Amino acid sequence: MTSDDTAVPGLIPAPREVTWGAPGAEPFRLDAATVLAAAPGAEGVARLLRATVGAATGLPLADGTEGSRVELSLDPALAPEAYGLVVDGDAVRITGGSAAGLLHGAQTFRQLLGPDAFRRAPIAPGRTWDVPAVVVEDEPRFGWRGMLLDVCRHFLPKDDVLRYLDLLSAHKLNVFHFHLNDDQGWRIEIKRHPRLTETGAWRSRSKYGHRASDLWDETPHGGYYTQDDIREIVAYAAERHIRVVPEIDIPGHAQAAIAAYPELGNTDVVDTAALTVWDSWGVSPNVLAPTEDTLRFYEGVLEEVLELFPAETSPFVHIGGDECPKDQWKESPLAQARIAELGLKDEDELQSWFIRHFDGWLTARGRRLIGWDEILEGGLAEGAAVSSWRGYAGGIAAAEAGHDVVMCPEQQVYLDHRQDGGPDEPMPIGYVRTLEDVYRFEPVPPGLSEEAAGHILGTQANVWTEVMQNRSRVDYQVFPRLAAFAEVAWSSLPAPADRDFAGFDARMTDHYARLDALGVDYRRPGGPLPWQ
Ligand code: TNX
Repeated sequence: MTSDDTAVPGLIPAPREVTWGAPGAEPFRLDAATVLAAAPGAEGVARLLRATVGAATGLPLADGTEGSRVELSLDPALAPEAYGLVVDGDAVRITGGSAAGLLHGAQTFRQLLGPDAFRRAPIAPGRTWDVPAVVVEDEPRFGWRGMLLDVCRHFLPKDDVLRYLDLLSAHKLNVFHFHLNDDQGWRIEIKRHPRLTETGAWRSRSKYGHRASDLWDETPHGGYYTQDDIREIVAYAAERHIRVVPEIDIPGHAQAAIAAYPELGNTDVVDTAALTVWDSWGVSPNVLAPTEDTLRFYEGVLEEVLELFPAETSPFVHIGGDECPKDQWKESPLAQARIAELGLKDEDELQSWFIRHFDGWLTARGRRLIGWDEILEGGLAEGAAVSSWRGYAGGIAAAEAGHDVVMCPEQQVYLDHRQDGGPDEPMPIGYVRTLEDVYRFEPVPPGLSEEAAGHILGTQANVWTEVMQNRSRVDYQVFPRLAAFAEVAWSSLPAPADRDFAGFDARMTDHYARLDALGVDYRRPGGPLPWQ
């Protein structure tokens, strides 16, 4: 597609091959007579189409195989996430390599229907919907196309999480990295350790205003997901063929847990009984004590996590490992004795000891460990995969050593970072990363050997919520940049300098209309701010 294709819908992310019908080719007309023909295995996607397109159009899309119809079928000859879509005057035929591929095809069909197909209720009952004749053949570049959502710095209610899963699916993203504990809050109910949420989910102060000049307000803040909430989120993601990566961050980012269970901390150097949930940003110095009891405690946590996040949809479990200040371990006679007893060289190796323990523990239970690139320090656990966030270097080193890698360098794809350098930018955090910068992000760094490049599973955009107090602020930071990110992760784009940003930007005109219909408070090029 080029920027000249103004007469046809701008598809995002761009499919691999699109052939629009000849001028004058008959469009497909969706109306009250249109039926859904779902082959075996396609029932779930049929249900989602009724829930989205059915709701937006007000059309019944009843089961049927004759006349005006949308056919959904599977073709195992296609790659699992690949799909084909053929629209002509008679029918819409969507074929997926698996139900996941079929759903991607259904999302493309939704985009072809026009922006109003993204509404929740019909605004013009009785209207008809014309879909241009087209043939699409499509499949993703990467198998890991993700977004991390930090629900710790600010809690987001369950419905907001479900809505984000819908937004990921609409952008053909397939991994949801669920950051569940941090210094500022513990967000998942753990039955055997109830104080993690009774105490650890609440802090005394809430907001950091969205401008640099704003300060904390003194409203208490908190919240957590019950185990039933988690089950609902996991099921909702599975229906949308989104894998969930639960993250339990150790041994740093642990102050909320220590506030709940003071014995988890370095009690010989800190009065951990006096600690409360961290109510500032930055990284707390209060980290886990390297004891056997700490390991047992977190094994208990992870046992419940594994039960809630089944292996089929959560093959990876994230164990954090980032930004663990080592000062307390340096000062603590108990930690030093532990280093000696375990025959370790230093505190880096002590951090590694934690990670290696859980690598073995998770592997024995059929899961794979993934951690932030700090887990390279002190030696990488055998089967570990790495989220490369401090630039590309950690990911390159891990991939060259034969470890799987998810590329998420902060300079490129941290969506908490500001979108513009102007004085009016409401959340002036980090580097300036414009829509175009994200569009020119390349997950596979040049110069990697072919073998190492094969270890780049894919990429994810990370949304840390220190300055995002609610869904609206999250939307503002995430969109429209997530659309550019989705195209990077899905489409086989040329090298960054050769990417057609103007063409992408032209297609974004249609995409903004979709985001409007979806009620996303995205950053509008040229303003105004969505909440003004
Ligand atoms: C670094 S990414 C962090 C987060 C912060 C983020 C802010 C990572 C593993 N750690 O704890 O929220 O920077 O951009």
